[in-house]
Amino acid sequence: MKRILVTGATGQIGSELVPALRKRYGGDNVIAAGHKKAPQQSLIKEGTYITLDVTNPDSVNTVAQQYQIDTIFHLAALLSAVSEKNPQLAWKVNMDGLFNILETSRENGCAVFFPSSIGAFGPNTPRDDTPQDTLQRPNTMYGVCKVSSELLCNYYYTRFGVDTRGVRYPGLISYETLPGGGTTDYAVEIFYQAILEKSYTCFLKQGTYLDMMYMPDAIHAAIKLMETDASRLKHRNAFNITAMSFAPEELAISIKKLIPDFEMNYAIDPVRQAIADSWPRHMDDRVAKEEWGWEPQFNLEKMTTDMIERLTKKLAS
Ligand code: AKB
Repeated sequence: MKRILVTGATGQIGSELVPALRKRYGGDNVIAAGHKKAPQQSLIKEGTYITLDVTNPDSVNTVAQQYQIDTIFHLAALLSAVSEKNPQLAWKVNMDGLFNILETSRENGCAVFFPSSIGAFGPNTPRDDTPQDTLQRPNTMYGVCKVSSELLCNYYYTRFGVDTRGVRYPGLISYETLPGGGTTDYAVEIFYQAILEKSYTCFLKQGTYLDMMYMPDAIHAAIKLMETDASRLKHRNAFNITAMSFAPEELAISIKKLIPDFEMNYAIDPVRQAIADSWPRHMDDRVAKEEWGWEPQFNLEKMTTDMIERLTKKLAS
């Protein structure tokens, strides 16, 4: 990786991946591309920031050639709950966007990182210790896009030799940028509300176990996978990775240890509950560990402590 393009740079993952890549490869070598959302100051100050509509094939190709890009972290996508509200737009952004990135990569010799998700699984998939290779019949537009994207990325690798690699991210927890319209967003919102209001109304039921991960582990995974020697990889799109699995009430207990007067209530959102009920409770990520040394650093307790400390400082400044 020498010249990197990050699409969806203003989003939850991008706003932290761009600085990490710039630290490692130099500010001038990492182009951050956003679309509608105003960019964070750090994206503009510490390197090149551009506006890019990934659904426009000519724009994607022009940017890749203009900046001599050799690696693309393609993060621009709609999340699960938003995709269910507007499935047509989800297909356009998530699938047409990826197709344009893959075509540009084929023409210009770029490697591609693609973030798949626990959403690539469906209600018929084994929900506990979900295997790396298993049944994938998702029943949401987000899931249909994710599983199609995994297949498309693999196709571009086997058919055209494009170096495509990806992970199936669980719910991601971070303090820099809020996620925009996912099913696992409760696990981020809860921290803001716990610090500011001492109470949170959760939209998922008690007992809804889902895989989760703290953002530093998610960033580390993306960079480590793309830096792994290709000869080690038997799989490519996409690797199961997880760091913890918990239900909302367990996260509330963990927060209560540090904010004792915190209270949690429930008002279930049927759409997001149905999505969560179709996803794995806990994935088996041994293949990622074996093939490229995936190892998370943050468990529930360590993540909660770090989130509360850093978010408290952020909200006070
Ligand atoms: C979402 O909830 O949509 C995402 C995901 C798990 O893919 N966070």
